[in-house]
Amino acid sequence: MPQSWSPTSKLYTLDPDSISFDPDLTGCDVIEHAIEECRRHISLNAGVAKDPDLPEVERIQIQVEDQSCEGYPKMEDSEAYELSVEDNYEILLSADSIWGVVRGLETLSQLVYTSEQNTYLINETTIEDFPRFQHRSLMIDTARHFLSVSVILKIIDAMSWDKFNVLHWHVVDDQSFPYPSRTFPELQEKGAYTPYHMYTQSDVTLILNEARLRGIRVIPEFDTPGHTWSWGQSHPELITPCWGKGLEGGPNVPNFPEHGAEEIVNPMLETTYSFLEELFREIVADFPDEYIHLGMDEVYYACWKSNPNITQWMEEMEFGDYAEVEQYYSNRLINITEELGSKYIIWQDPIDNNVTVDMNTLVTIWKDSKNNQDDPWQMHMEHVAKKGYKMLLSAPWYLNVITYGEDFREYYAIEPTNFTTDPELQALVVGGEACIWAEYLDGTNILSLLWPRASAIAERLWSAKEVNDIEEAKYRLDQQRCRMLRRGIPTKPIMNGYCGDYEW
Ligand code: CP6
Repeated sequence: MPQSWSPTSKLYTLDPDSISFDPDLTGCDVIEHAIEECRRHISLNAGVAKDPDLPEVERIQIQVEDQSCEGYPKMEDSEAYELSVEDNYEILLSADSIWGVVRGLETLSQLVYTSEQNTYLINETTIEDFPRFQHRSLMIDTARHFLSVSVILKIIDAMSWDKFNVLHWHVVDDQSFPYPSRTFPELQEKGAYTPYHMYTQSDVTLILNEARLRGIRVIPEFDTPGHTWSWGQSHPELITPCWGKGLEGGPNVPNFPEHGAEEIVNPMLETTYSFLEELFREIVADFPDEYIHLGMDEVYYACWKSNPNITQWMEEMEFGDYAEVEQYYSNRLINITEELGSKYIIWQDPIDNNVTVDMNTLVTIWKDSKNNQDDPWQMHMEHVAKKGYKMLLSAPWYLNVITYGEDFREYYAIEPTNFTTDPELQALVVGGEACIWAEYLDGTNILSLLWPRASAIAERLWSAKEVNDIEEAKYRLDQQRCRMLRRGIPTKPIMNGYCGDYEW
């Protein structure tokens, strides 16, 4: 739902094949791609012709303030645009940046529909639009199950129709390491499930470029110090040996993570930090985004606790508890990341453990009462906000969780600033993230688990706070669901009925 939208009942017609797009910059691949997609998506309405009885729009005039096109989208970049369909000669689309043009052309493609005679229609309209939140992301997990490049590209495509602007790629985890490091190719060779479950360098380049063409940033996550079992398959020296019943590597450590494996980085060895510096040097160079995601979630102290060498090192370092070990590790990794010139995102856990991190850190809230009844996400937001950190909300937006019925209502009803009445604390919310953890899903079902529920979250993150009538949203959501089917994505129904023009 745009920030301001005033349609009238006056109708125009157009022909997507012959209408001309007049960009005031040529040779910009982002604009050229967006124009071709706009034309193609309008044609998918399956109209046959322009309406002979209506005035015809012949031209779309595009004006961009900042003409630079080489760039890669950044968090602060403007995505604002204005669209006016008020004249039978041309539609005007103006924007501050090329990313605003991309958003505006997407809106335009959604405004065209067809008459009963199957002719193309568009209402007289003016739209002024901009996102409420700067950071609107979707997290995918390619470690619990591998996702093929073609599925990832479908996800990126559908994200752009919902105006999401960040793909958070949780690429590796305990279960597998499909990422192709050039510095340490053995991480993938020994850490991937099989040679069929590996990405190549050209896969990564393709994903980055397809995302950029749609104004979508890609932020990779290399989660440490926990969740690194797969790293240890090629680099056992990185991982803390867990002592159970006095035996190194034994399985009987209390509160051991459910997969029962050694999975926490060894914080006491200098070789750990030189390895991380080399790996992150490569990642920072290969991913153009300003941010990388450092993970830092779910550090199980039990393994560190079980290991007498860690205990001895803690005495030498005069660390009184395991939070100080976590603090030491965080400081070292953050120093490495800063020296490499990158900004970073982390999960909330270090903040919960009273670890202090740099004030520029972006903290993602993932815990809520699904884990602990007395623990709503609002409490976590308030806790982190009071320490002054900028935040992303993800806890109530887990799309891997399924229930029978109209669950989009809950996703839609979340108001990310609804944890305080203090506007200064509310201003720390820079956006939100829909997450789809992949323990129980893969390419066979991920698209219908994502959509159309992700669209409800996307509207919450884009549209004005006051846009919260769920019955009106349900109508838009159903339309978006049918639109996505038409565009080739197998989205799940949200109510009884049919799409009409296209069934899967
Ligand atoms: N994997 C990783 C996960 C989770 C996290 N990190 C997770 C666990 C429980 C819930 C949600 C997410 N599956 N690496 C925590 C951020 Cl409820």
